[in-house]
Amino acid sequence: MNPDTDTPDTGNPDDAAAVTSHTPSRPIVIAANRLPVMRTDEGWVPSPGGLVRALLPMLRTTGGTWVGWSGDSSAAIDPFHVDGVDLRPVPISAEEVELYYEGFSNDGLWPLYHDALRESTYDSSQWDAYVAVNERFAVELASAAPPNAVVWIHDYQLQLVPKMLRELRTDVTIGFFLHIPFPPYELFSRLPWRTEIVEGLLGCDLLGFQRPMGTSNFITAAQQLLNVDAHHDVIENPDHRTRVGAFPISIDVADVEEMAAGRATRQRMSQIRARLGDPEVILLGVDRLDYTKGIGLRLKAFAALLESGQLDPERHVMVQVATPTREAVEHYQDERHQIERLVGEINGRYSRIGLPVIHYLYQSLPFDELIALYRAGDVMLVTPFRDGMNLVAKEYAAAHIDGDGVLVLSEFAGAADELTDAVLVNPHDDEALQQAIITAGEMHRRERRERREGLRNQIRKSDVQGWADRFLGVMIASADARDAAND
Ligand code: GDG
Repeated sequence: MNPDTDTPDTGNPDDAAAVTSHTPSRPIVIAANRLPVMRTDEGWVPSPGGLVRALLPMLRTTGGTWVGWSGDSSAAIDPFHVDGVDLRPVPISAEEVELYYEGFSNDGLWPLYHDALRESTYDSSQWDAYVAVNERFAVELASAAPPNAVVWIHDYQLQLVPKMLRELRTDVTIGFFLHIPFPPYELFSRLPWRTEIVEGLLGCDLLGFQRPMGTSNFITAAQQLLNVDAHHDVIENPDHRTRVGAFPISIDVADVEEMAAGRATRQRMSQIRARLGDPEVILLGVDRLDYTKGIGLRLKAFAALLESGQLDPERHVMVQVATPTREAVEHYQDERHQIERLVGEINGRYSRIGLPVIHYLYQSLPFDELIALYRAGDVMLVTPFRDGMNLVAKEYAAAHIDGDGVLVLSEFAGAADELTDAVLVNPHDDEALQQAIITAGEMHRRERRERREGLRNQIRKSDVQGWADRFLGVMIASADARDAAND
């Protein structure tokens, strides 16, 4: 997601105004780690990306507010407006970025919430900074929210804010959406501050996860730690109820389709194929360079298939875009070294002069270039060990408007619940992963087309605007019901 400090750009900011959205009947306040804008030579402009495009027009029509960090620790920034939206910067010092963001959030929570793929750091000075920053967000929200507003808080950096805000303001309705998985209790219970986190989240009226599994994991944690009563999707707290549920996020489908259909994209796609030496099959990976994404696994599977002769370097070429992310965190530095060593080894062994077998880009590319790559990719490899949703899989499904592309998708990505026409695979099983690549590459043309059409139909059923409308719709209904009960 884009409000996170390190997520790459995902679209065209000029399109932000083009979305017409459902107009909520109450003032809306959003809180996310990052404000939805970035500073350019022309001043502040909306950040690219589906989430911002879905939420900003809605805020504009309701005179809404967004509370978040500006991304700049060096100077205090006063509240400002962009396109009629009230933006309230929360100051975060350079030391807090290290402790609260890189430390507790990305070196503590991130690995734990992704199946403990790496060892988490649990450090009380990082926790103290997390509490302090969460408190600052709650205070800012309490002062920014108009009476009876709906406040929607995003993601793992801000899990304490719901309870803190409820203590400051009883009139507002509070929602929270977790963009990453909520782990099974056996893992979650390792966290020294597990009870505080669950209490924090229970400050919500509505608590949303990507998958039903996140919902049930959270309910189990709340029962184990706080002995709460839970009936289906409702948890009883002493003074309020928390509704819990799955709200799978999506992308701006129309925008991706339109970009994919453009002449410039078609031309760029042909150019990319030619530059790669017109191979028979282009295998494609697009990820932040994160150890959760399974980039190394897929490189190893590719190498094993070249080694066994099931893939041929003259006919099969791989493109891996690995976007720089969280470069200050050690696990990310290690992951980068491992991946770059693998790419070097595989290229050393199988490339020919002028024709590397893996084209590796450690860069953030413009979104239109990604769309051209999606169109050019014959086998799209999305193989995370664990992923909240994975928007790359959804973007590929929407962008591959013709051609014979096949999506190979990890069962451990939230997107696997919906994109059932992908070749689903357990990426922990290296033989199954190799087989999935062969199955996708050799699939009969008719089946490829049927699956591609199936994916497009699935992705068209829900876009990011529908996701936001649905979440806010439930919150507004619960606010209306509460008002009616108080009348
Ligand atoms: C978190 C959860 C959940 C990637 N490289 C470039 C680029 N990207 C864009 C993609 C896509 C986005 O970044 C990545 O989204 P993901 O969903 O794959 O992953 P996370 O960043 O881990 O996001 C995830 C998401 O939140 C939303 O709830 O799905 O599970 O981990 O949009 O296109 N964009 C550009 N250049 C790149 O090089 N422009």
